[in-house]
Formats: sequence, structure tokens, C-alpha cells
Amino acid sequence: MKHYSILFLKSLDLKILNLNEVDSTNNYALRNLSSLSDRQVIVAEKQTRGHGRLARKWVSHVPENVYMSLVLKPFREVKEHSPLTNLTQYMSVVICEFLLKYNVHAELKWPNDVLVKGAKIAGLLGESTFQGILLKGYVLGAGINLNMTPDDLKVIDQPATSLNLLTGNPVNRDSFISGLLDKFFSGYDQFLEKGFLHIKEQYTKKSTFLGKKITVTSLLKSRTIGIAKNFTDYGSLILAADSGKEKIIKAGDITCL
Ligand code: BT5
Repeated sequence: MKHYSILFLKSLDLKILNLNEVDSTNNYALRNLSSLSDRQVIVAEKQTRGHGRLARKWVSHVPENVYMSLVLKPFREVKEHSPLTNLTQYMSVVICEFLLKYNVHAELKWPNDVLVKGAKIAGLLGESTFQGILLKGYVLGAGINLNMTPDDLKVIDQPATSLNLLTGNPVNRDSFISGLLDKFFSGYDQFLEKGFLHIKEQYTKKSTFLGKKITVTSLLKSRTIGIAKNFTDYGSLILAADSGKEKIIKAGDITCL
């Protein structure tokens, strides 16, 4: 049985659909994309099939965390270098800045992981659907650990953390979500206009792996080793590869050596 309620965030005029349990808030948004309006937010208490990129599992059985998807329909025509491809990076910067309110200094791991002292606290997943060449909608999914025990974190196959463990206090999920959305939408229009350049400076400052030796694993699993140099104006990673060549990488996963 699915329970839901719609909370309105008055200052923003946002609609939030709050589901008790769902397979994945991203899947829900993609299934219902035609009937959901621009800026509709979907949150769930639990997800039974929460996922990340490449169908990796997102651990989502613990309530009082953020399992959230934003339906975004900013335009129909998607041009070259569209800011859509950087929306997850924009959200990662917003999350980092919002965490400062809790006195937590987070860092970024390209393309869009949010870490605290090397442990992952949030992950982002963007998925879009097209009708021919026209955008039907973009779904921006965010998983943020707010209230987990060390035992809950043990099932995650990489170092992970949760806001309550960092602050020593339980975190109120609804006020976290409304504060985060407020911050996200207060810069969203400007971000759409300027794209990655709008956040490049903050994104670069928080990318603590820059200057270090890293391995980049592409989505097709090929590996390149080199020094992480910087980002292009479109959010791609610039790597000084060990082969002596400079490479511009649009997608992949990085590990520090
Ligand atoms: C991500 O993928 O980090 C994107 C995660 C997006 C989750 C949200 S929740 C709401 C919406 N609905 C969905 O179904 N998804 C979105 P990726 O970069 O592929 O990283 C996945 C990896 O993160 C996993 O393989 C684990 O190593 C790790 N992981 C899984 N659950 C985690 C958790 N709760 N906290 C920290 N790390 C986790």
C-alpha cells in the first residue's frame, strides 16, 4: 500500500510528493514523467530498488534519509554543451554548501559524489527521457545519508558516512529537504543560463583530489592513470595521463592512488 501526501513549500511554490515506499524515486518520476510538472519533487521514506549509475545499488532501506527526485523540464531542445549534463554537479555543490549549516565540510569526488573525510555521504543520478530529439524531462535523483547507524553503513561496499554521525544529533529530514531545495532553486535559473561556469570555482575548490595521482575507470571499464589537473568549462575532467598526453574525460569513476 502506497501512502503519499503533498507538502507545499510556500516560499518556493513547490509540490512535494511524499511516498512511503517505492522501488526508486527516479523510476517513479520517469514512469510518470508526462503527468508530472516541472519542479515536482518526489521523496520516499524507503526505496526497494534504489540505484546509482550503471545499475549499482543505492542502500535505501533506512528511513529518515533523503531519497529524492526532482522533475525538471527547463526546455525542449537540448543544444550542444547543455547545462543538463552538469545538473548533478550543480546539486553536488549545493549539497556541500548546505552541509556547512551543520558545520560539516564536505568535498567532491568527480563527477558527483559528496564525501566527508573520504567517506561518501551523498550520491546523485541524472536520467532523462526524449521524445524524438525533444526533451520530455530530466530527473535529478539525490540520495543523502542523514540518519544511519554504523551498522547500517557496514553493508555499503565503500567508506560511507551519515550526517547524524558527524554532528552527533539526529537530523530532521523535512527541514533538511526544504532548506536544500530552497538553496537549489535560488541559483537554478542562473545555473541554467551559465552552465558549469556558474559553479566552476566552487566545484574546483571542493575537489580535493586535484593535483593527485588518480585512476579513471571509464563506463566501458578501461583505465587511465594520471594526475588530475582541472576541469573544462563544461565540467569534464582534465587528466595529465602517465602516457604523457592530456586527456579530457567526460564520464567515469575516479580513485585516488
Ligand atoms: C550514485 O551512484 O552515487 C547515485 C546515487 C543516487 C541515489 C538516488 S536516491 C533517490 C534516487 N532514486 C534512485 O534510485 N537513485 C537516486 P554511483 O556513483 O554509481 O555510486 C553507487 C555506489 O555508492 C554504490 O556502488 C556503493 O558503493 C555506494 N553506496 C550505495 N549506497 C550508499 C549510501 N546509502 N551511502 C553512501 N554510499 C552508498
